[in-house]
Amino acid sequence: MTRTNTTDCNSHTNDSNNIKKLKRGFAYKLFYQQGVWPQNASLNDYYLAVSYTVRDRMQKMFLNSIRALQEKDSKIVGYLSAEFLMGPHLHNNLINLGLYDQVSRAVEESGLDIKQIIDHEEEPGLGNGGLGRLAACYLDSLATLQIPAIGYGIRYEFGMFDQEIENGWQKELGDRWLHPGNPWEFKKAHMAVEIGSGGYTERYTDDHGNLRVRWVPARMVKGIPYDTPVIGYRVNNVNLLRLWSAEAPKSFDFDDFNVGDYQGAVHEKIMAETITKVLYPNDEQFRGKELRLLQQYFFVSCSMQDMVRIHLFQFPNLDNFPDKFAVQLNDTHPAIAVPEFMRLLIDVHHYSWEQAWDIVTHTFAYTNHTLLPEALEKWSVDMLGRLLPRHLEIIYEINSRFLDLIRIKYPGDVDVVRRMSIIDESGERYVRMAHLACIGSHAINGVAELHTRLLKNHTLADFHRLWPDKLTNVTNGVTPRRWMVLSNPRLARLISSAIGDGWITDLYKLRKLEPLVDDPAFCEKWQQVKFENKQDICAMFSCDCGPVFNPYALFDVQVKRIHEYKRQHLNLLHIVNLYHRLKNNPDLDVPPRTFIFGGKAAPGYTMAKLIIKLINSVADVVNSDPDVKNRLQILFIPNFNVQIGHMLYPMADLSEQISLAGKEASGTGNMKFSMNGALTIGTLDGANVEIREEVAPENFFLFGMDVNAVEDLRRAGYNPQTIYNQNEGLKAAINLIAMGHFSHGDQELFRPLIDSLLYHDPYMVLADYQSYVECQQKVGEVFQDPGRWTKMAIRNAARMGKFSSDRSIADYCRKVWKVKPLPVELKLQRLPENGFKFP
Ligand code: Z16
Repeated sequence: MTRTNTTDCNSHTNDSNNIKKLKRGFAYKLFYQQGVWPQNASLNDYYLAVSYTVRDRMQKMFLNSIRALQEKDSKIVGYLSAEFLMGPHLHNNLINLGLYDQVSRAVEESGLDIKQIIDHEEEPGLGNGGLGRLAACYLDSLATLQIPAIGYGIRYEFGMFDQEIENGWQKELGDRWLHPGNPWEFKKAHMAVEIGSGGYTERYTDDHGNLRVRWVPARMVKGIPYDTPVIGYRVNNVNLLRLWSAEAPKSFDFDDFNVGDYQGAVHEKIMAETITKVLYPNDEQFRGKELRLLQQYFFVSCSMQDMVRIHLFQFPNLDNFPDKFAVQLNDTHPAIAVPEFMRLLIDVHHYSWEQAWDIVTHTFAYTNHTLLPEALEKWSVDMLGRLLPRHLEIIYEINSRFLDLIRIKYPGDVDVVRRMSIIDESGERYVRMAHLACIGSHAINGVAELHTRLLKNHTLADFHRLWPDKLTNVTNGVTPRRWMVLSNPRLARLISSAIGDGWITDLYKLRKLEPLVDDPAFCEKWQQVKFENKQDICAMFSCDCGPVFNPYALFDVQVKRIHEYKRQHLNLLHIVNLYHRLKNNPDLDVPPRTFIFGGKAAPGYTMAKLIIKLINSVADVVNSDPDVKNRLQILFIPNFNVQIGHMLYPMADLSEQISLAGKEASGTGNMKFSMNGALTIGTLDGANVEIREEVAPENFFLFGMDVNAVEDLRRAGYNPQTIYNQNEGLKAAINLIAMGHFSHGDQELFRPLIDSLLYHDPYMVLADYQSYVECQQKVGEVFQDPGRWTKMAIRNAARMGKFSSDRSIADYCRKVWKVKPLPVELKLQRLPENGFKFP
């Protein structure tokens, strides 16, 4: 289905007519919306004027899509996620609408630069990393595949912090993304819902003599939805991102004011609004903060009440709710939805336990995103009971019934009961949210083949044995609209000129590029694209003081959250080793390299912050050393986010995916790099395994232990010191750091990191070191043969079909949600010429 309105029409007269209209639109918005004359307008005014003009072009599709949901008997996906890392909207909307060229011309003819306008947008960074960005890619694919969907989440006033580097250290600054004004959201004050917390439960008999339970919360807040339209690529379907913001139920009010407790009233308002104030910036580390649990409950309760209301708008009761909604739990962050929906069904809508449980378990499905034990959510029973007393009762009842089943299934096995219980009773008592999510869902999935296998064999082995059909794999994917068309226009143009533009919505079509590896003209153009992308970034970072980056160098990039399991320090040890070798032997035959790092550390994660400091310290020394000038350069790009990703994935030659095998659930940056023609140096971890399978082993730089080797080594007893003592190169690199070569002689600064490597090395950096260095040597050799490198790069991109989020979403639709596309037609509804009358 393609859209048939005027924006798709390419005739010249229509084009210039549209451009005229767009220009008029800008001027109109500037005057009436922003209230300024063009000569007084700020860049922000222009950005908003352009965005509002573009937004107007989406409204007809938006309203038609919403009506389609209400009219037809269509199943809707409710994607519950505490994070949506959307990235800038304007550019993406222009591309998906097919309006980029026209708007760009109109902006230009207005005397402005579209790039400047686009770059002005403060991106909504409402996520930590992979998980939040995955949710955003999935919304793009859902809309493009014409699947009705609502993304439900939290409208954090402050998203992911802005990172600055000060004296080599990470500094966090509050992200004020809403400050300049957000033109993409619609506040829906009339659709507010009420959310309770605290208090107690009581039993009572209703008018018909039924025994019921009532939760009497101590506090109430209001949840206000803000809707952002999510448009598909060249289709009429527009989906919804509905983010909830917390407000006090009544503004600090007259009652309190009259009795004089003005402070108290204001305090209550502030407490209410605190709930959606800020995103917790921890990616793979669970911290049992009460406010975080409240955030989770808040957005989940808002969302479930919203879906119930939508359902009851069409149907007399909730019996068929699972036919109308498929609700996905993006990790356990929204898992409190299970007892919340039970509460709504039983306490509010008066279903029996059995009926309610049937509805609940046919509604939910759960995606697991990690195997790291420290990342698994477990809330203290005390805290949960204080905040959500009714939910704790329901969790106990779910657990008691579940454990009865287990006892029947495995008579006499007390250990299995202990292991599978929702309540961890090994010390202080905790609610294991992953168990709650598994028990309350009809489907569970991992995010890459290897990850799912490990879930089946280890983390969720008991559940897999109990329900062998429940656990499935859905390998992650990323949207080629944002991660190729938007961010790498040069490559997109080259590919489309060679094979047409069908690949944009069917990424398997990239296969057609393969025969072109034997076309020297095409290969040359491919190299030229990469070179120009590299020149762009060199231009950005050249200044009279700092290093000027050499675009002929091998661009070796590792961008992702800073975490020990991702092993940025393994990368660093190789760099220090290379530096050392170059110093000792200026004739060393290696290509010039530019190492690029980017990523944020959780503010409380000391070791990750020390790794950032070390990267910057090594960079300082290496970049100012004339002995390695133009041969070795290191750049830490501050504040890695979606916007910076747009620049970095397209210019990379080499993608670093070097986590310890078994630790990275999937990874998604690995896919973005490959699509843009970078080669991967990587371990057999997460989706790397499948990437290597697709591109063929000879087009992938593999190193390191696989999961079995890791397990064997751990069992045999791992001693990093032996490796240190036996490997001269490694010893030299570690000693340089330890002796203070990168810290002005300070031998204490990096000691925690060095000690951790030498005495614990939990992620086996030293064990994989030699294999990594040798593999890097091979990378350098291949890079010195540009013809060979280019063929490998083209083959990588050509075989990325599997890693489109369109494929992932198609898998979810078929295996988990059982939903079908609902193409939206534009029933042209004209605005009344002579105004309107209220009915
Ligand atoms: C996150 O981004 C991920 C896992 C997790 O438990 C929490 C957060 Cl915030 C990541 C995984 O680390 C990554 O491997 C995976 O690709 C991504 O989630 C999406 O599935």
